[in-house]
Amino acid sequence: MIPKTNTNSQLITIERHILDSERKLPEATGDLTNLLYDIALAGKIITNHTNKAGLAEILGDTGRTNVQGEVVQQLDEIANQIIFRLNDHTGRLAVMVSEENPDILPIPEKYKTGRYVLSFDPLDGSSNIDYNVSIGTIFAIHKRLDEDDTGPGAVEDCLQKGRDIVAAGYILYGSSTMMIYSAGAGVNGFTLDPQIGEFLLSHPNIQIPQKPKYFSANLGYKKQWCLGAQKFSEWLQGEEGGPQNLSLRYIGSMVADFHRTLLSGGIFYYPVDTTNPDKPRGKLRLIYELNPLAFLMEQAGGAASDGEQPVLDLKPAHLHERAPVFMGNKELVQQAEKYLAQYG
Ligand code: P6P
Repeated sequence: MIPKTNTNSQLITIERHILDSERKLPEATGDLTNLLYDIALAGKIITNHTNKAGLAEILGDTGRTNVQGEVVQQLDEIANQIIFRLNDHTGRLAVMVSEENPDILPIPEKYKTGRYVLSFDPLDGSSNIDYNVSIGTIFAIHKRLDEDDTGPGAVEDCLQKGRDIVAAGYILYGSSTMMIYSAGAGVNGFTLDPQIGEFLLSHPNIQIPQKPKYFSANLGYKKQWCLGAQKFSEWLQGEEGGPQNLSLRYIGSMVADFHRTLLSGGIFYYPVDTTNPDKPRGKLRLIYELNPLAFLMEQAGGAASDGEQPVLDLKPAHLHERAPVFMGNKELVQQAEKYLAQYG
């Protein structure tokens, strides 16, 4: 007996959805489809680990720090290894770049290289692991610069603009595990059914709601922001003709804050801390955090800016480049740009 929960919704697995959408891409060879399968599989495996994170042997950090100078949580390393090992031998990738590794991750010589480049943050928000707060995997896929090149990929392949992303998404490890992705034809969300180990289509064709509901930023740092960002934050709270009914929600785990913004409407922003000379372009990383989310936000009818221009138009100069970000409803992002242009 099929449960009469929602007889209108078809049961579509992410594999079926990817396959169907690949059929609409004339030049698709199946590699992108299989690459997205592999990422979904990584999400299922990582889910298992995050569900057990509370156990003593995983909890806590490794005592090592990564290229960002951040303490590496054991789950970071586990997730990093899972994604790399699922993708290093498939012949679909020319090269990878991860938040956890200072340099590019070449495909081992014993394996064939492929046409795609995978950039990923294996477990963003990991500082929240010990507090059982939702965390996430973020990924972006580009084609390598010279598709006829069968040699190893190079750092230039990893320094492409977000505007040239072929597909991107995130996996959110929260009260349920969700995978949200786009291959350039809209944004779709899938929820993992742990009983059957399948991601099922739960949020078809996501569009950011026209009416914003929340704004999301760490107002604890407001005094360190540029005047424009401070004025924008006051506008969001109703000053100078700003909206009167926005609530503040800030989790401190970007995938969770982004996901709520995408589904509820509003804006997530992380301006530069002007008092921190080590991070003149803010905290969040461009290639494997902001570009994938900016790609999704634009696909969902929103906008993503560094305060002056679209994030997707920024040309990365190095792998772990950072950028300030304002992403959400177009009108709110435009207002942020106006305040930054007017007040700096
Ligand atoms: P803050 C998590 O460490 C992270 O990289 C993002 O997931 C999150 O949005 C941000 O940092 C939170 O930073 O300075 O507000 O704690």
